[in-house]
Amino acid sequence: MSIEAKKTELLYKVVVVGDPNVGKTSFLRKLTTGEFSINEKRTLGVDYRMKTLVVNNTEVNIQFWDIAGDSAYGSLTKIFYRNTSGAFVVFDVTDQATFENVKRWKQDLDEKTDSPKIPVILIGNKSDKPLEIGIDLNQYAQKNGFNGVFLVSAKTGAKIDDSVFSLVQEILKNSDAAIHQIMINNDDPDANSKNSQSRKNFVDLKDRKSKNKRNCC
Ligand SMILES: Nc1nc2c(ncn2[C@@H]2O[C@H](COP(=O)(O)OP(=O)(O)O)[C@@H](O)[C@H]2O)c(=O)[nH]1
Ligand SMILES: [Mg+2]
Repeated sequence: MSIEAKKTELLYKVVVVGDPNVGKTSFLRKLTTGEFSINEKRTLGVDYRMKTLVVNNTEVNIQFWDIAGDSAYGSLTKIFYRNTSGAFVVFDVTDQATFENVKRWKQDLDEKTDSPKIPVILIGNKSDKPLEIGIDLNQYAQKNGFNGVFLVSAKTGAKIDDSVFSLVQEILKNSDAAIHQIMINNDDPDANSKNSQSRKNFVDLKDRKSKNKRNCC
């Protein structure tokens, strides 16, 4: 095994939650493919999407978990949230009811993630339409334990990259980050199992290219 063959990469699991139809799948589609569809198909089970970013000269792989179209807060199990390093809670800026539910989604995250202090960013999607939420969102986010708030549009792409960079920066700041760091050894398929602590929060990088679906937990 040569030194060159050994490469450190960071891999994090990020969950994207929020009420149905707020644009979670559209947000991730725009982020990962640059595309937008007005007829986005309803998400069945869990959908995974990978994105690689370079943050502070470090390559960071994010595996996004997009929940099923009909998932309501409280309906996801601890298994879904296991090993999550960060989260987006999404609402629709034109739909007050979806905003009212973000507190419950945040509560669900706080109760079910293994580490209670994971960074969570609030996302108001559909900002290409008029904003119907009449409160100071920055103040709201701060008061309710979010690490920030972004008004984005999956349609135009506005602020999507900014919101993701912000979440990744918060994840990297998190003191738990080290246990999510994994060694990838291209020569030795057994290498990952040699580091059991890293293995604990390991998500197989083979998932990076596949967009597997499986039934939600
Ligand atoms: N105008 C506008 N429509 C959007 C935006 N994002 C999503 N949509 C639409 O909202 C609907 C629901 O989107 P989808 O991504 O399936 O929501 P999900 O159920 O949260 O995954 C679809 O018809 C999308 O085309 C956006 O930023 N602007
Ligand atoms: Mg969806």
